[in-house]
Amino acid sequence: MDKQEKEFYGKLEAKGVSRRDFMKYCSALTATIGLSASYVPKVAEVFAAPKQRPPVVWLHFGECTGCTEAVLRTMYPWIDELVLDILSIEYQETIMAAAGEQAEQNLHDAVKKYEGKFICIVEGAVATAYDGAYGKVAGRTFLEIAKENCPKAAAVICLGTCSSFGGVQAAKPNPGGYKGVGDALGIKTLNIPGCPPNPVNLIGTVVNYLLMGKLPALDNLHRPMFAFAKTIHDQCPRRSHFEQGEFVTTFGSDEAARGYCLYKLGCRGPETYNNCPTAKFHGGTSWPIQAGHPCLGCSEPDFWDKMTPFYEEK
Ligand code: FSX
Ligand code: SF4
Ligand code: F3S
Repeated sequence: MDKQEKEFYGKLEAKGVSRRDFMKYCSALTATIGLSASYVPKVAEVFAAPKQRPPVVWLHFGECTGCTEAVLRTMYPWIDELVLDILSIEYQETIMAAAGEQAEQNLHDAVKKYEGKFICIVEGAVATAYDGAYGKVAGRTFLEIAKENCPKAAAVICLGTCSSFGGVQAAKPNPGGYKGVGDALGIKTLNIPGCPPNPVNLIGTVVNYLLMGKLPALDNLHRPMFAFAKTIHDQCPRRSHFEQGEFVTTFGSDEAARGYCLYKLGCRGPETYNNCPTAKFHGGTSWPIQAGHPCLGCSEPDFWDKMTPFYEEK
């Protein structure tokens, strides 16, 4: 173990995180991104001895900031710091100290300095109608800011359903003409949908990039295959109840207590692609269906229009 790694493990220990806990986390992350267990030490090294810290410009458009919150309040109290350690966050409106003109200057400087090299993480959808009257930062429309900065990045990662596909802002009647970033700008983005998205899918994407030197394989909606190749329904632990016709029809009922299938309460698991059943949330504690709540289809395009009315069987 070199000096850098020793320091890293020392820092973790000071937070009460043993090396074993950390390796457990790395094993789960390795499995999530679809790599074999032989990669676990390499994944650990990405955190413990980072060789490069890619510059990141993190933009916010129309959204609720739940995506940032999901990443920062993630799983283990220490993992947010790990993420901040492997990335060099140059601009992030929620966590940066700068404000006003200084913040604008930071954005401009970072994009100029790292043009063609930075990763642009985007949360939120872009208003394209009414000349941007539906969303501005520092007097400039979301569309202007997106157009100016996103195409200069080495890669644009859309974090959340809003930046990926428009999300709640794009729900009918959508007077602001909100669109996902790829659609609004006509560029190819990497999409990590979910409202909120699972932070492990962002961390997995970044670790894949640092380890392999490239972004993970994507599906036709530009989502990482490692997370979005299967439906919730195909991975659901309640699936045998579905097959046997054992359904919950009322919350709080005996059937609910028995963990029966939530299809009749409007579960959209059969039409939703995501890895919630295996990745889970909050350090693998739980996920909607485990907690007794039907999947709302939060990571699918147009879910506010297509998956509603919620809680009703289709
Ligand atoms: Fe959207 Fe994210 Fe849902 Fe909220 O930033 S995906 S509304 S959790 O916050 O964009
Ligand atoms: Fe499928 Fe939802 Fe039933 Fe799970 S709870 S088996 S995802 S319908
Ligand atoms: Fe969303 Fe369904 Fe997962 S509502 S969080 S995709 S279980």
